[in-house]
Amino acid sequence: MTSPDALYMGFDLSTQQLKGICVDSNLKLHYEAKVDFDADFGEKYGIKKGVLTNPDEGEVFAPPALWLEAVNLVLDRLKEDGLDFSKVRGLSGAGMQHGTVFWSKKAEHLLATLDSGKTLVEQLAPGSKDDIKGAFAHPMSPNWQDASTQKQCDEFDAKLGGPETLARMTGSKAHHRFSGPQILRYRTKYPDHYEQTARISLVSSFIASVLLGEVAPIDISDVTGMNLWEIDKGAYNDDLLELAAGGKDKVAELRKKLGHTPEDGGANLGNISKYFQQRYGFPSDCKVIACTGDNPSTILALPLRASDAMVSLGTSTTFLMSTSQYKPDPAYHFMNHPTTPGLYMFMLCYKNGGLAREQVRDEFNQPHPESNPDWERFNQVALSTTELSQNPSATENDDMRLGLYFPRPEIVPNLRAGQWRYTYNPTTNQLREISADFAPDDARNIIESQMLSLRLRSHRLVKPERDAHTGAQRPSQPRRVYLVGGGSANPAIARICGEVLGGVEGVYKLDIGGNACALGSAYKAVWACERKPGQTFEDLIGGRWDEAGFVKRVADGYKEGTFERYGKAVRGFEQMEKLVLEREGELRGQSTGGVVMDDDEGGGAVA
Ligand code: XUL
Repeated sequence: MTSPDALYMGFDLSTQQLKGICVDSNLKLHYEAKVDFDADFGEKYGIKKGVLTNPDEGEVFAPPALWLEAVNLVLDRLKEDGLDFSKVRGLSGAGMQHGTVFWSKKAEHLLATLDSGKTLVEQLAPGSKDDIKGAFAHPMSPNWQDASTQKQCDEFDAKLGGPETLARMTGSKAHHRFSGPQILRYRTKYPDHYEQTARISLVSSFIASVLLGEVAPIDISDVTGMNLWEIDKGAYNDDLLELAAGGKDKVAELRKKLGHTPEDGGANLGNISKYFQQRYGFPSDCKVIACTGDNPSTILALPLRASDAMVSLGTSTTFLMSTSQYKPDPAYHFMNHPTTPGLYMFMLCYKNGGLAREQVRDEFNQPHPESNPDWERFNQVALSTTELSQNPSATENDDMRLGLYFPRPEIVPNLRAGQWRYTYNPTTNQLREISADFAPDDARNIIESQMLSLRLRSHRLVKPERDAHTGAQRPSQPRRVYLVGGGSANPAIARICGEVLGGVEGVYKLDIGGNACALGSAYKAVWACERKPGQTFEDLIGGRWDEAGFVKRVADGYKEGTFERYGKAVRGFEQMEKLVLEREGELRGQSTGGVVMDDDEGGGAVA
């Protein structure tokens, strides 16, 4: 049963923005507002693209004080837009994954006794940015773009016998940005601050804590982005805790800092704190629902079915699926599903996405790309170039043009920044390196390259699909591909995405406004507050989902012949990656950090 007057809020605390949105019981969007960190607070905090960097050590971090300012400001903006907070029955939020926040011993007291006449920042983070007397034991939170922890990652990978075992147990091999390696580095680099740290939050549980007025538990899905949580057991792994904490006798202390994680992703953490009731007029029984990571939250923006895939095309690219099959591998991530026990979230996360495409686009707009940042020429060339740049008059076994486009160091695979181009002959299996200088074919080839990488790494998750119209059995591929993020507005990307990845039902785009991640959080609040006992998220949201109003089909998916041709290209792509990795062997895994993402193309940044 829907509640006619009730409103639900969702927040998305990402690298560059805090968004707040409001939906009703029927999932319709009513209000949205955002705070842009650089535009609103750039000068005060000295940040660029939401973060500060220390390139010498590969560090990327941000001050939580800035996020506190943003919480006040986004609520002020929603109020100005006319949102009546007294109608908000529940809220949830999402935070960029993996970032850690270190609370001081005074945090609980400060959070619980906030004066609604003052701002959050003046009470929780008074003084200069180096002041650690407030609610924070450390003034900065390491960001997911941080690359300072190669040494710690090597220790994490080795701890259980190798990256395969770590991936099997925790869902991922060691990654620079994951909280386990980050906590290990923090403890050794700032022993005093570690000692003064009473609790550790992720960015998601940080936002929940602020709203709740006490340090909130880490969420069941986001906890799997730490390299510390054993997925099978549903508990922290003692050996990994021991490594992060610095000895067996320190494990209990770290456990205390991390706190308990409830199994229910829809857990009601309690009512919103008095501070928000008094300052903004939230009702005293407005529920704070567990907040999760931005990627898990994004898959909640629609009732994603088992064979559907989501591609988030922002600054970075993420590929997300909801699946009941747990098939971990060091090449990708498995995480607990944010709402539904027995399901997992499969994720690929690339640092190079929108920025790499923009670089190619700019080549078409020389000599003044900055004054002409439009996609017209890029799209036109991408759509008129033959698939894989094969010679149209030759057979499908003609050479294919493949490339790796990494203006930034990449995670998938772990490779330095660089450009590589090869031709691949699908008959002879031969690869030949060619010049990596710009060629107009790059417009098509870069999209193909990004999609081939997704297809290569997700093929174990998809199965043969039947075409609902013709009844024909189709090769393994997603049922639908949903595009979200800035790049989803680009028709050339949508079309080539469908050609490479397939999708028996086609390629779709969310057409509901707002932003997928914040919507997912708001929907989680709707589900958590209105579910019947045992009712799943998929069931409740699926029942209220307005297919015609909320999504739009933007491109065909599976095309016979084309899909199979790209199947051959996947083999060449895999070999090309291996070859490049072998050649770059000695550079592999080195910290090339200090990496900061650029603006998202056309809004809707994922992070
Ligand atoms: C995922 C990841 C990023 C951040 C920010 O592993 O690091 O996608 O969640 O979006």
